[in-house]
Amino acid sequence: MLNIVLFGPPGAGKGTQSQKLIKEYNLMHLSTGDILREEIEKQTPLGIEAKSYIDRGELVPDQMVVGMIGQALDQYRNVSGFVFDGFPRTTVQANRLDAMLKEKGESINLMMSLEVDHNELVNRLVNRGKESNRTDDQDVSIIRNRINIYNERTKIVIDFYKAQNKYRAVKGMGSIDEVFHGLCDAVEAYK
Ligand code: B4P
Repeated sequence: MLNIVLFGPPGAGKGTQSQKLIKEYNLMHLSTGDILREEIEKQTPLGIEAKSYIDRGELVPDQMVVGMIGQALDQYRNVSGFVFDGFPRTTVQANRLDAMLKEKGESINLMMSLEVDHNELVNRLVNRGKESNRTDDQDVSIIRNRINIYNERTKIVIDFYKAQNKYRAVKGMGSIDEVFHGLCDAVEAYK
């Protein structure tokens, strides 16, 4: 299997690039953001609780997202690998992901982190907010809060994968295709 963590701050292009990676390498896309938005749409108890965090730009509690990913790993068997998009976002989540994969005799192969300037992140999310109805993209102060939380709580996950020699920094500035080429280069170098 090829198991990839696609990492980066909000608006770095994780969702955008995941779509391209799963096609190129025939992988299954697991986005905690997408799963949470589906739960909100269906108004499940999990979705209702998650919405209060997402609307403020906060992280949803670890046990909720870990449970969701655990269920998805059980559901999708016989796949050639996963792209984990937006997960793990804390060191607790990273540890739990390693443990869940280990139970299945699997592990993360590569963690690719998209590097994008702060102003570009804000611009992309403000623009997406104009076109989508995503509540967390509507307000610049919420967008800045998400980026701050990334810097305070999520960025440290890089160290977790660095220690396992799985971390690769990839340029996230430039066109969507240019960024994708950078990601493919990192995957090919790994292979
Ligand atoms: P996510 O759904 O993961 O969203 P994101 O980080 O905001 O965006 P992403 O990086 O995927 O951006 P995209 O490609 O779409 O999380 C939403 C919320 O859910 C979180 O804030 C949190 O509350 C919660 N959550 C999710 N996972 C969690 C977890 N594990 N633990 C706790 N809480 C969790 O790109 C953004 C925009 O930029 C798009 O409009 C796109 O078109 C554009 N774009 C992309 N690449 C571009 C490029 N190269 N040039 C120009 N524009 C580009």
